[in-house]
Formats: sequence, structure tokens, C-alpha cells
Amino acid sequence: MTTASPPSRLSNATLGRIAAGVARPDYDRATLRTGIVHFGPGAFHRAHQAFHVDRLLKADPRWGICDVALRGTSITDALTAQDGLFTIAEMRSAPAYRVVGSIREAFAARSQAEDVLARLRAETVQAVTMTVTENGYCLTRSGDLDTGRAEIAHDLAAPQAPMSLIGWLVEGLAQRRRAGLPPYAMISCDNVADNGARLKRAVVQFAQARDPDLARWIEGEAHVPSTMVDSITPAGDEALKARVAARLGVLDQIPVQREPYVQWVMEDSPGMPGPDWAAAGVTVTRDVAGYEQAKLRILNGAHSTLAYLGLLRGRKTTRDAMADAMLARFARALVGEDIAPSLTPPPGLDLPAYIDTVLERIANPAITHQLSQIAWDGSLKLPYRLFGPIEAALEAGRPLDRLAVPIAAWMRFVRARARDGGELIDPLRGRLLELGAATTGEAANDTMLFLGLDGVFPRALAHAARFSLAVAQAYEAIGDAGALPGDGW
Ligand code: CS2
Repeated sequence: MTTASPPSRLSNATLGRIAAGVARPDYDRATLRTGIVHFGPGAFHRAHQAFHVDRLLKADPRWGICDVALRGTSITDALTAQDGLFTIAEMRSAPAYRVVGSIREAFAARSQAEDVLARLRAETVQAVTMTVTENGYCLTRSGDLDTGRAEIAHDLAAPQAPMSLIGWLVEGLAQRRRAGLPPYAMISCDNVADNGARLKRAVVQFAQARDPDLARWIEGEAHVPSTMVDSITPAGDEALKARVAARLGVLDQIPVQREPYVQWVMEDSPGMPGPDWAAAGVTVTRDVAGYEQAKLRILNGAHSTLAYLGLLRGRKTTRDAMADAMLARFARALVGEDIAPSLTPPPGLDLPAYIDTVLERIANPAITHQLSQIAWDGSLKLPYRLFGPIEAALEAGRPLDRLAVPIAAWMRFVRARARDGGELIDPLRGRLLELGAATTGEAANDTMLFLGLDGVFPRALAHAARFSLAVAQAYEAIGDAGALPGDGW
């Protein structure tokens, strides 16, 4: 009796063996050089930036990527074992598969620090990109570098052996300056408003604490454009690996899945070193803020709303949430009637059409996107997704009843997690669970507890009587089961 041997692993050696019909690099990988360093090799980076760079390597092989993991080794080990190759599954009714070759090498920062520094100070490296989540920038709510954070305190005391993203960026820049090289461009690909300005402030403040001349040099010379990134990328699982292996005929341990839609908008920063991003399919524009606001408030605002209300209503995925007619109607009314008036869309962005597309994308039946994944880090996400529209409505005297619902639903969700012991992933987890445990179900009392979180709610907002009243009313109406009045909202 013979047992079937497991399929061999995806690598340069097996690339020629993958099944016909699967897209693969259209360039010779042996000619690639490392021109970009990327911090944060997770699924979103592989589905998004690595995909864009893959599209320009045929014309210009200088821009291979070196991935760096700040913590952990599992992704960088897997990338190394696969010569940097991995698969993107585009989820449509008949999924499309593509093997991406743009990641040339991968290092774990903690154990391969010398390799990382060698790349950061290489003349050929002209851009450093990153996806480290908002938490990775080590900022206070007012946008200053949080010197109270353990990693930052560590990196200021031992700048040559950094742990934080900011510490790495500044050490790399210090070494380049000593070598007479220009700074690399620093490009944040995190889903955060004003990501370029926030990153630059953190880097310059850190450098200032090390060496004011270095800070001045960075401030004057470094390009740090803001960007808007967009592609729905649900976490992968064993079923995805199995599907990809069946289609390719070789085993990929780190495939990613995403919707077919991908958008990357980058602020035009004339003279910026690095690749021709437009040739990689990036929209380069002066008005990145307009795109960014529309995306964060409409897509991410709707996502968070569906996540907290949906979970309270017993839904599991975005598809289930959008199949709940009352919930889908609520989300549409919220984005169309309450969020849209807070936006100034850039010329050429047709807001009503954009809203339709976004809601269709969220409802994509070919995607299984867990609401629990979207619910992560609510204390960081809600402010930049929903506080802007709320503050604009307060100022303009527009109603707040619908806008208060996702905020109240998040409070109800935290209360539920504190009571049922379920998973709560959030940098404020401990504090939130304490608050959740202290809730009684009485709306005015419970909502005041949460509004007192001054790392989350700006004082002016927490003290706006119209807002706190609307949140308490929404909290009352929603109850523990995420009720939505069928009409009148
Ligand atoms: C989601 C985003 O998990 C979440 O919070 O809202 O990851 C969303 O899928 C992306 O921003 C889409 O570009």
C-alpha cells in the first residue's frame, strides 16, 4: 500500500510546477535587488503592498522587498522557507489565484538585527514602508511620541539595539546620515488618518531626544507621505491553505485572501526617492486626506457598526450581518445620511456611487470575514472612524441618534465580553473589562463610565450633553441583544 506524499512546498524550485491558470511573477526573480524595507509582514501587507510592487518589477527590478517582523519569527521563517513566495486568493464566485514574488528576503528584527540594519543603511534601499497597526506608532492620543511606553524608553536608552518601529527607523536614518546617504522615504500603510504626519512627528520627536541635529536633518530632508490603503483582507485559516494547495499543487503555508478590489492612494511628495509608485498602480495625488476620510468613515465606520451590532445580534460574519435586513438598512442610513454630510470628497469621487460600491463590497458573498476580527482594538479604531462625523454633526446641529448607535453598541459589546468571559482584543483590554464588569445595564450610569475613558473620548466630546444623552438613549434602545427599532431612526 502506498500513502500519498504531501505536496512539496512553494519555493523558487517548485515555482515552475504550479498548476496552469495560476498567475505568477512575470519577471526573473534572480535579477531582483532589495530597494524597499517593510516592517510588519502580516496578511494585509502581503495582500496589498507586496501585490502592488509585484506589478512593477518586470519594468524595474530594483524594488524587491525585505520584510522585517518586529516580534516573532513565524511569518519570516515561513517566507524564508518559501524564498519569499506566497499566494493571494482573490475571493469572487470563482476565486483567482496569484503567486507573488516581490518579497526577496525576510528577517526577524530581534534575532537578525545586523541584517536589518545593513538593509536600512544600504544606498539601494530608498523606501521603508510599514503596517504595524496604530498601536505600533507609540503615540499618545494627542499625537505625540509616548515616551512612557516601555519600548520607547528602551530604545532611547539603547538606540543601537531598537525594539520599536520608531527606534528602528531613527537608528537606520542616523547610520545613513553618518555614511553621507540621503534618508529613505517612510511610507505608513496603516489604516489611520493622517498616517504620514503622525509618523513623521513620532520619528522627529524620537530623533530630537537622541540628537537635535539628526532631528533637524530628518525634518528637512525626509519624505513621509500620507497614504490611504484599502482592500478587505479577512484572516486566513486552514481551509484557505487547503484550497490554495489544491489549486496550486504545491503547499503554501502563508497564503492570504482578499476581495478583488484594491486601492492605494499616496500623497504626492515631489522629489521622493524610491519606485515609480504610479507604475505600481498607486493613485498619487495631492488630496490624499479626502480619500482617506471617505474610506475611514464610510467603509471602516460601517464595518465597526456592523461588527458591534452584529455580534450583539448573534451574527458571525459581515455576510451574515448584511443579510440581516434591519442591520443592513441601518448601516446604509448611517453612512448615507449621517456620515456622508461630514465629508468633503476629492474632485472625481462620486460619494453616492462610492457608498453603493462599499456596501456591495462589504456584503461580498464569496468572503468570510469574521465580525470578531473587525471588533478588535475598538478603543483605537472608533475615534478615527466615527468621532469626526459625530463632532461635525454636533457642530452643525445635525441629529446624533444614529451616530451614537455604534458607540453605544461598542459599550454593550464590552459589557457582554466582561460578563461572558469571551475574547476582547484591545490595548485597553484590562481597563475595559473592569468597566464592563462595573456596568449594571442602567444606561446613564453605564455610558458615563465609558465616556470617562479619557484616552478614548476627548473631553470636549465626552462633555457635550447632546452626545452623552444620545449615547445613553442608544444604549438603552439597543439593550443586550442589539435591538434596532425598525423605523423612526
Ligand atoms: C476592518 C478593516 O478589521 C477592520 O477593522 O474594518 O481591516 C478593513 O477591512 C480594511 O480597512 C479595508 O480596507
